[in-house]
Amino acid sequence: PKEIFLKDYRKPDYLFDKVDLQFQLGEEKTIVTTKIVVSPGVEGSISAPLVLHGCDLKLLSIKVNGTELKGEEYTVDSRHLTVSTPPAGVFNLEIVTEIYPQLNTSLEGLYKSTGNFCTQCEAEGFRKITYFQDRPDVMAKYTCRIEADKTLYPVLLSNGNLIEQGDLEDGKHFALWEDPFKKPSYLFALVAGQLGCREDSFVTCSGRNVTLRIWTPAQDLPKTAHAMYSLKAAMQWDEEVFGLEYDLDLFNIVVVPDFNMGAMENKSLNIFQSRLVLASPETATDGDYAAILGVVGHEYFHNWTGNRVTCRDWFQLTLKEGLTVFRDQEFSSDLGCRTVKRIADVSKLRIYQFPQDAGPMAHPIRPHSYIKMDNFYTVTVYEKGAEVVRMYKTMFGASGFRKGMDLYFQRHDGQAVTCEDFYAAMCDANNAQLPHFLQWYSQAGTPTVKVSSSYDPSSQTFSLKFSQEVPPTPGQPVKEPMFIPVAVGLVDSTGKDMPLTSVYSDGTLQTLASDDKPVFTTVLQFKKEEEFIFENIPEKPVPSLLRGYSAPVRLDSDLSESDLFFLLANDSDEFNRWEAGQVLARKLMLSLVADFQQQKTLVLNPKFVDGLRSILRNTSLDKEFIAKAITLPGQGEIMDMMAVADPDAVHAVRNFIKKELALQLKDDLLAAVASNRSSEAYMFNHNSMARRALKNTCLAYLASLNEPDVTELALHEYKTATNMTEQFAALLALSQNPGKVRDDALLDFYNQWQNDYLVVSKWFALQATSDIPGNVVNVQKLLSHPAFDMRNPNKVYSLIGGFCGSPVNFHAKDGSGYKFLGEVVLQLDKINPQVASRMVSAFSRWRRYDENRQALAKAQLEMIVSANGLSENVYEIASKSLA
Ligand code: B3K
Ligand code: ZN
Repeated sequence: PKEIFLKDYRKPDYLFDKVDLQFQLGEEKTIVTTKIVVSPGVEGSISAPLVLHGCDLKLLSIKVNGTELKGEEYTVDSRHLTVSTPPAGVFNLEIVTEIYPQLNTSLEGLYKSTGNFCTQCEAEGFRKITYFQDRPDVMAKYTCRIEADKTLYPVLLSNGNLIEQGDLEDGKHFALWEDPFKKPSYLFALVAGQLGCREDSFVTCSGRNVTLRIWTPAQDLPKTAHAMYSLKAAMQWDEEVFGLEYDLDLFNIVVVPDFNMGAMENKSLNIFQSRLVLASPETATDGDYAAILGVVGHEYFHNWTGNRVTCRDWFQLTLKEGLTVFRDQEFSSDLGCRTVKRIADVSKLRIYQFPQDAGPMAHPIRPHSYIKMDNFYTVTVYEKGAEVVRMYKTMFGASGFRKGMDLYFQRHDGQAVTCEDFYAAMCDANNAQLPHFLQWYSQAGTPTVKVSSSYDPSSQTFSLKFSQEVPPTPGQPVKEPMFIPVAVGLVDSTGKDMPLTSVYSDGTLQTLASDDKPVFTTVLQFKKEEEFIFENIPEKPVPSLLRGYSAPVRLDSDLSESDLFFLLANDSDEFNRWEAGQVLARKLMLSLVADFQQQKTLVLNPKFVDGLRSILRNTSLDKEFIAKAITLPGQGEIMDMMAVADPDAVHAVRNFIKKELALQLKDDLLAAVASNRSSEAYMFNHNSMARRALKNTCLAYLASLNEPDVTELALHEYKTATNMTEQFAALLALSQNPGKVRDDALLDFYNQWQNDYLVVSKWFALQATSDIPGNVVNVQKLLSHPAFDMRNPNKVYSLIGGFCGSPVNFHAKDGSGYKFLGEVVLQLDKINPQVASRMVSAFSRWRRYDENRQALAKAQLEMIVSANGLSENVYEIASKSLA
């Protein structure tokens, strides 16, 4: 397989000014006719061959300026079609290909999902439809004519505006779509099938009326209300916060059950997997509702950050994804609760991105090379990328950030650009220079920031000394220091923020506050090693560091346990209040893990119990915040901090703490469950969701005790639940303990929901992620359950992905979990390489475990890389994991 490098980027030899596509959709074959107006590229030499990408295509004909090319005038191999000597100047190219969407299980290019045609072209799927310069810096205006049987495919959709439609012979009909905006091929989309739609409208800030349609099989239309609400909220928000208005008269969302990713931002024709659109209170949880809001927002926001301004090449992916994730995070924060959203986003980063950044697949948010681009749609490019965008806002403030965004659009609308272009717009708009900041784009690895503090009562100064270390990652043994913004507040002994007047560093004194405008949080920016001295500090403060998680780093501070308990109880920065609890919990868990490994009796620190009790009793706190604050860090997070990850010890310790807390806080937990029941109809708003979150968290603690009274309580909650959030949480609580109650509840749930495939996916996921001993056998059995289907990514992610997320069973000592995954990956790879490669990633951290586990996992990886006919997708992940 060929590795592609960022440093080898060259502009395209030819430009495509206009693309007219025609699809004749059929049951056995689909004929695609592509007419392209080609002109010489800016740097292309006149006589350069025209090299087009293509994959799994049957070429029927190729014409240049109306004349069919002869055999010697072009060559075709399995990846390219090359026209050896194209005419000078502008010319017309016409290519006819034959494709077989009904056989396409890769879900890339044109394929069928439950009888309907749909497309997925990002990153390099357009080349499975026709021969093309399939790269994002080739932008063209498109038309798309679709012809199909009218009964089987009454709805025909593509990008832009519908300009003509009508009937044809033989029961067929056609639709002609025209997209007035230039776009790269990855944003092309086509949908044809039997679909109903929910229609609504939105009037933009300039008064244009936009028709909004959400398409789905008719029976699911009632479940599209929340997605429509989310879309309108997103359109409104983007106008208010960024001054960005929608640019066409029509916006379509189509729901398909079979989809590799969450959703796709095709111009004016977003395509979503069902889970991220369909919701009703009875069938979707608060988490699902929140995900729909976020992803509908995300895809809509791409219209500007991704579509109007796109990426020059795929290495720049974070330019659109990091920025758009940042935008959807902000959107969800503004509509819900900012602190809770921030906690969720930082947790996601820690649980998924930190391990990636410390493993064999570690890459900068802008990778230097790839074999398969699809493997780089990662938590690093997306979530760490969003943190990098967030740092601009932290440094420049909300209005400075907005100025940077405005300049970015002013300069680059209609262009395919790079991360440097975004950086330059941000810096230029703020008259700033931050050369070291670009390291965030090129260096992988999570920096560790060390902080030590000291107070000098005689001079009334408080000093913070910072240093940093960026760990080596594959291909980057030595790192340059990074530019890190650290938001800091100083908390006095009564728990109040001290006013910060001035800070001295590097020989200069910086005034922070004027008399009428006190400052309580300031952003210190440092590279390498630096000392900051705050003046006029009347007593020894407790520093609140990295407020709001101002940079994606690991913080290693000299705060004492009592400082952390103090911050947990007092910090005005609610994120850091939660964080103080997490730091305490991580320390506690690590020390108990050591005790467990030395076979000592486990004892829970009573101060920790007290700290959580007072959070639980504090009625002035947000309920969802309380739920998050009493939730222990995940097993993965703790394993990540150990020299040799020990899943059994971490699991045992986490369960011990959970049960011990449940026992000691039982009355408070029972009271919280009782007082947070509600008979109100389901509402998607922060207060109702927070109430349910707290109730469900407390119920899970209680049920871990496995005592008759709490089991009865959980059963009662399960039976009386009127929404999926509470029903599923009760089921989850009950299923912690193996036995008849668990089995009966799982069966009852399946019987109730067997006809709702999204709920059945949850049922798969719940069992797959279970910690109950020997679960691999159960998961193996579920593979042949009639409701399971290896071709449906959502089900694969639920059952197989879910299983790999369960530390004890996936990492079972006997290797049964590894063996299971190894076999499944090979099977899946034949069906869908993108999905298989996401699954094989579960092996990538095999070196973190003991020697016995290492050997077992390595054997599976070796078996996989040596398999015949392995996809490049799986090969890249598996071979890099072994390297
Ligand atoms: N841009 C798409 C992802 C496409 C994945 C290609 N393998 C979804 C998104 O980030 O909005
Ligand atoms: Zn995106």
